[in-house]
Amino acid sequence: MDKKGLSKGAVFEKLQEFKKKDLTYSSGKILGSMCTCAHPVAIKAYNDFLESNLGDPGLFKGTKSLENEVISMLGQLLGKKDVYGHVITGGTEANLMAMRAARNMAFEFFGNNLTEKMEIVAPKSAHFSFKKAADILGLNLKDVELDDEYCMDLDSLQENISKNTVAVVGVAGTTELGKIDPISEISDICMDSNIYLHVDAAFGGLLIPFLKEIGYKLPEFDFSLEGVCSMTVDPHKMGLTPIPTGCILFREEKYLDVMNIDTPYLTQKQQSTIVGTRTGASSAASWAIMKHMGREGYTKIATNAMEITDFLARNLVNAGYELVSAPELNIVAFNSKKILANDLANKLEEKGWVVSVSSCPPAIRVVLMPHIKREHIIDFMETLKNI
Ligand code: 0PR
Repeated sequence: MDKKGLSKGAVFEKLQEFKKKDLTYSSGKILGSMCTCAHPVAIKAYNDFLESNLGDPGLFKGTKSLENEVISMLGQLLGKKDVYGHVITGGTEANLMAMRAARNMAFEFFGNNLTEKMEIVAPKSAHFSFKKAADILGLNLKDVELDDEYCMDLDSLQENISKNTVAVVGVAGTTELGKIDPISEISDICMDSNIYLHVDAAFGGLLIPFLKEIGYKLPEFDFSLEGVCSMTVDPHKMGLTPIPTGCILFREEKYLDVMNIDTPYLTQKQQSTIVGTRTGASSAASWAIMKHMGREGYTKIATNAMEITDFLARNLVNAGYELVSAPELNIVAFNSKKILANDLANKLEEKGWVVSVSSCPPAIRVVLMPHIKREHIIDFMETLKNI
């Protein structure tokens, strides 16, 4: 750090130099991200609550009520109004909390009788945050095979479940391909075996309910299925809030209770979150945008995203590219018959387009977030055809 400070003007001028190197969502060039431009209403609410700290909720009772209302609105959308949970930093933290709850439930149940390492059973398509959770919590992660449609294979699930399983994970909107696992069947299997089921709907949670409302035939995936113990939903993906905003929802309060830590000198118990000091701005932003959009507003966002998805998929097929499979949500994965996915991604990047490459199977992956407009896709197709 320098001894003397810079003037305000000089500081902001320098910051702009850094910012110029960043890409922007509004340019339409970011094609492989699950984040997008935050809505102005959410941004204003976020800014208005910058000083609130939900790590000490007794000081910020208004913000705490906003957090509770956000969790309840999401629960209502996802099949159960009286759920328990928190507005946190994103899907990784939510998945970590869910796995911690599941592990602690198993500790409570088995006590000292546990001798072998406990396991999380998750599809190969699950987000890498479960690897982090397994590592942090001292659990093994067992991979479940996928079926021909890249969803969890139920026979493989049955084979992987054992007496050491503390949690099964299903995904509603996989990161790479936007696929929805057969959560209803998974829920039945978990109920039969008395195993904790977590649904990672970080991406699909604020998308699938709205698409279903307008007639898309998508499978059940939420708390309406009795076996679902917890869900991850990220407002900073399809919910249009600023980063960082994720949510963890639990069916029953006991799942939070098993994570309770004594926080003696605080005005109110901090309860079970992993982080201590945490922003209340994400709760305010989520509350504001959900109230502002309503189900109708989010349905429009979801419909537009699917229209652009269809537009890209049709253009790709007409231009001779191969789709990995029919898009279920707003993600298109495709391959060229002439050039490998990684090489194509590099060539696209040279021309300013940032796509990502999926691993299973290798393919160019485009996420049609709300910042991607029809004109961007027309330009993108033009570039593709000239490679
Ligand atoms: N669960 C699912 C299904 C996800 O897709 C993701 C992230 C997570 C959990 C973890 O969420 P957080 O990253 O909020 O902790 N999915 C994106 C991914 O890994 C995140 C992302 C977003 C990556 C924007 C890049 C990017 O530009 O691809």
